[in-house]
Order: sequence, then C-alpha cells, then structure tokens
Amino acid sequence: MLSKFLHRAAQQKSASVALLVDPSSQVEEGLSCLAKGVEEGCVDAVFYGGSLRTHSEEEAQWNTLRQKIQAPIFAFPSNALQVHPTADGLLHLSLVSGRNPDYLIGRHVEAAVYLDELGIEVVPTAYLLIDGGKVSTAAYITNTTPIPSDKVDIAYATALASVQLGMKAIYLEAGSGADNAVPVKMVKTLSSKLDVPIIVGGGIRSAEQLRALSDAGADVLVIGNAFEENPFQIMADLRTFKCAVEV
Ligand code: 1GP
Repeated sequence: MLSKFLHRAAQQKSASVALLVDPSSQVEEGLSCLAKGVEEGCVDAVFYGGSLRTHSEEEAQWNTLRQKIQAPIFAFPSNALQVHPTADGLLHLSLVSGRNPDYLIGRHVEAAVYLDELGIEVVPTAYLLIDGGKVSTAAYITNTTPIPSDKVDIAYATALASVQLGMKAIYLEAGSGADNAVPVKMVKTLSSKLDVPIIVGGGIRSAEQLRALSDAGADVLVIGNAFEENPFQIMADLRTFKCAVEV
C-alpha cells in the first residue's frame, strides 16, 4: 500500500499531502479537523512517528486514529521497533546524510526479524537532513550534521548514491519546526534528476510553501507542527492549495 501510495503521488501533477502525527503530542482536538480534511481530499495520508516516546497511551492513540481517520496510516518512526503491527506500511528510513552507523544500519538490524514477522510493507527510504535554520530534534538525537541548505550538489550526490544502493524514495527533512523549509532549488534539482518519489517535510506552514514545493517537483509534502499549532488554519491552507490544483 505504501509503495502504491508513493507511486501514485509521483504520477500526479501536484503533490500529495501527509499529516504527521507525533505519538508524543496530544492531537485529540485536531482529529475531527483532520478527519474532515481527509474527507474533503485535502489530506491523503497520515505519517505516524517521532523521535521520543513520552507517554504510555500510544495504543489508545493509534486506535483512535484508526477509527476516526479514513486514510492510510504509514509508520515514520525513529526506531522501527516502534512500528505498530497494523500500520499500512513503513517508511524504513536510513539517515544517509549522517555518518552515524546506528541510524544508517544499526537500528535496522535490531528490528529486521521483528519487521519480517509482522509482514509489514517496508519501503527503503533515504532520509536526508537539510539545515532548516536551527538545530532540529532529529539532528540532535542522531548526533549528525545536516546538509547545509545551499549545498544542492551534496544533497543530489547523497540522494543519487542512495538510489544506486537501491533506496526507493528520498525524504528531504528540514526538521520538525524548522525555521526554513527545504529550499525549492534543492527539491527542483533532485526531482528533475532522480526517478524516485521525493517526500519533503519540516517547516511547511503555508499554502504558498505547499505550492512552491509542489511546483518544484515534491511528490509528498509532510506537515506536523502547523497542524498541532492551528489545525483549522492549516486545513484552510490545504484547501487553498488543493483547490488551486483543480482549477
Ligand atoms: C516531517 O519533520 C517534518 O518531515 C514535520 O515538520 O513539524 O515542521 O511540519 P513540521
């Protein structure tokens, strides 16, 4: 289901949208807003995951999401051992922008047999942290340095090496709550040269950014903080973005 979703997103003219639900945050009051967004076709999928586990109610949160949201829910965890057994697929991230073996392959070894037993669909995804103007949780936790936002050539070479190694998707991540989203120029370069779906997240909070990144060739745009902070506003922005697409 995940590879199908990514494949379809890559074929469409305009980017698909995934809402990131972080298990460490309480998003209950936003859920009906999210459910409506899905119904209206403004949200295409939910990504579920984050760097920390801060409460013990994940099972309940997952079940609520499943009940209320009529969209696929894909796992996007910092640790594949945290994947929920009924997830619709796993973005199996390898942090290729960093040089921390734990996040390149170590965690994957720990989770491999478990994932195999779950039988969950796994999409090998190159995860590139791009400098978003401040130290991100992902960079801090993984103890890695993001690619500077003006180093498009390094981002491209990293993504190309990942594709050559067999990765099926590229995830350009400015970091949750980034001051600056991934630069349009970087997205444009990678999407024009690579034939795999490109997912972009971090610091996206307006219809203008959605449009610019989509026009640059992003296939999936991921929104987290903006939804947590003001779900109604971001749904309005998504409506603007999606409606403009159909005109
Ligand atoms: C997912 O980290 C992003 O890739 C989410 O970032 O919380 O800034 O939207 P935001």
